[in-house]
Amino acid sequence: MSGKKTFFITTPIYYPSAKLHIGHTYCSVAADVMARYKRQQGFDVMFLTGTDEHGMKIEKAAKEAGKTPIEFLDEIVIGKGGITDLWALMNVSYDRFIRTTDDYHVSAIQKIFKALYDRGAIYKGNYEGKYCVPCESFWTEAQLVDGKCPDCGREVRDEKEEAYFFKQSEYAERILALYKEHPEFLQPESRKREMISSFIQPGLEDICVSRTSFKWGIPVDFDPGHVVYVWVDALFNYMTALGYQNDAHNDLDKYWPCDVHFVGKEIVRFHSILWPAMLMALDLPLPERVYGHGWLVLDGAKMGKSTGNVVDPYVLAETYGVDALRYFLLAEFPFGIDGNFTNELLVTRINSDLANNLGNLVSRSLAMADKYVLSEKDGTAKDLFGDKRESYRANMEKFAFQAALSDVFDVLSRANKYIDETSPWVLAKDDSKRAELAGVISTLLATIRACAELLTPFMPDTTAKIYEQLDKGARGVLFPRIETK
Ligand code: ME8
Repeated sequence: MSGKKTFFITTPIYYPSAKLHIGHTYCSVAADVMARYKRQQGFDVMFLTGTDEHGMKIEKAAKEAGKTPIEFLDEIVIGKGGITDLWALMNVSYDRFIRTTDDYHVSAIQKIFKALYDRGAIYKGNYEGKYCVPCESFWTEAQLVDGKCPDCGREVRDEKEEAYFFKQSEYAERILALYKEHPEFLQPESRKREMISSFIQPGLEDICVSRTSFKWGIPVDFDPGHVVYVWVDALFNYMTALGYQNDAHNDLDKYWPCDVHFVGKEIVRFHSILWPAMLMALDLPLPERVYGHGWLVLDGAKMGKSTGNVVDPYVLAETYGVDALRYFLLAEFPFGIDGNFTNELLVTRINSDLANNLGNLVSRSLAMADKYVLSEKDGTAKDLFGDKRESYRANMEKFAFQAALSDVFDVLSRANKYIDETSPWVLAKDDSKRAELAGVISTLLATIRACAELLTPFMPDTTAKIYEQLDKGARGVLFPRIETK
């Protein structure tokens, strides 16, 4: 054992959809920021992401494309311009990538399903209910909105078939106790209230965990014809990827329980009810926290495959730059609630924060250092941070990325004002003010360096450039202003 503290963070495993949009990028970038932040703090980080590759939807989409499911999946997941390419482009520094079609995961899920069955947590019965095909979700009549799927608003249909059920109904008290005894388990607070009032108080139902109406899933090995419900298959990725019930990996003891699962708000219910219930059924330790973030919306509607109103992250990254996009996603919207995406907001953020504030400070400060032949070491730096460092750390620890960034940008604004207040060009005219001038330059460069450190998890490429400018004599504009008509 290294004795190093560990930090295990996950994104959801994504459905391979032909249309990756900026909404998917949101969660991965946020998790990446957290992973980089914790690595910077010296933690041994495991950042897990991947793809959720089973289910009727994939089977149908592959057929429509005239491909086998795995051909169809490989193209979207590891093909050119696919999911792994997008994460590389966006600098998403995951440590492990799981595909639920990976052999080790498939056999592990079969063992897990059998173990749940052997413990009496799963039983065989008949399923009759409302099923949303695109969402692969069962709903009770009461949960439907205007008779339609409450998630995507599309038609649901009656389904009846022999199926296995997980005794979710037995866990209501324990889940409520979990929320009470570990208030940090489910965040933000509003999500907890929603889970209690929409799902737990009305009565938790047993949940159908096998299907016989399609084949593209993990077969229940002791009952041919049944495949494991995608959510059972998907949720356990968080443990199989570390070696639970398989030998492909061997770091479960090191990283489990998970420090935080980042998930979008519509899948909080799976992560905060079904997931802990299944873990309880197997006497396994529960994750420490689930954080349900908001959606990026366009004119009020969730971006995505259901509605078609997608914003292409490749186009955005090419137009505005990867770091500008990463910064925008976390600076513009509070992580816990929905944010309305517009190009105008993106351009305004880039111009005001990145070009005018950060970019200007760096170029003005270095231009003066060059002109007056002074370096960071020539004077004594003043602290312009006040309590902003502590505030930044506290905000990062609670995933308040927007507030953490404000802390840093407040310091950058302060430094820009400091230039105007100290008027180094006036000091430079007076030889007796040389020490004072050296102090000003030192303050500016030290402030830039310290801010760069705090911004590194958010904009790693940009801060690498800042360090090159500070330490290696490189020069250049960090963020050109974007002209708007
Ligand atoms: O739900 N804004 O996969 P998925 C913000 N396979 N986040 C968004 C978004 C948007 N517009 N659109 C999607 C699944 N997301 C399952 C997960 S985990 C064991 C299984 C987020 O590809 C969404 O909220 O449909 C979710 O957290 C993630 O992208 C994956 O969505």
